[in-house]
Amino acid sequence: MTGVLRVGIIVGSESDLPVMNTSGDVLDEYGIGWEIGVMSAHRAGDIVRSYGQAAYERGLRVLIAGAGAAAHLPGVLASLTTLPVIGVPLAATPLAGFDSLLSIVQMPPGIPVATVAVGPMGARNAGHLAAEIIGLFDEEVAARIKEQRAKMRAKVQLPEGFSLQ
Ligand code: RP5
Repeated sequence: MTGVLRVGIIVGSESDLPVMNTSGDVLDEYGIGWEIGVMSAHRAGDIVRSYGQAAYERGLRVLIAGAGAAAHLPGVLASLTTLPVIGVPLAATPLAGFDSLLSIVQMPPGIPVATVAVGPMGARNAGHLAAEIIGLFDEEVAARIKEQRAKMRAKVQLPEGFSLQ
């Protein structure tokens, strides 16, 4: 958790932490400060309200919310702030995350939640997407994103006999 605190990650349950900590791992790669907390929208709605309402004043610029099952946490959080909210659907029930995916992605117009893939892939992409948003006003982060993209591109292995024109 290096760098200025810019990203707040919240999860609905302690059981969500192993997957959602990987959003933070990605933010670490970009040198972006982050925090993580457990605050269920149905078990502790008042705490989610306080957190969402204080987020901007505390310096946060992007929020990530991961939840499984009915997964109302990202939408509730989005209702409490004008900061961008990224929702990560998690597999926590026999429906394997399809339930939380539909819940999070289907926000009615006006209160968007940027929804990423279910589970670990989505958690990591939430970190990358948050970095891209921070990169809009932080040139160092923007430069690191370009470096990361170049590293990914360098993993390409061309077939023998094929060269780029
Ligand atoms: C959701 O219910 C949480 O986000 C979690 O993914 C799921 C199960 O929670 P626990 O029963 O593990 O606390 O609220």
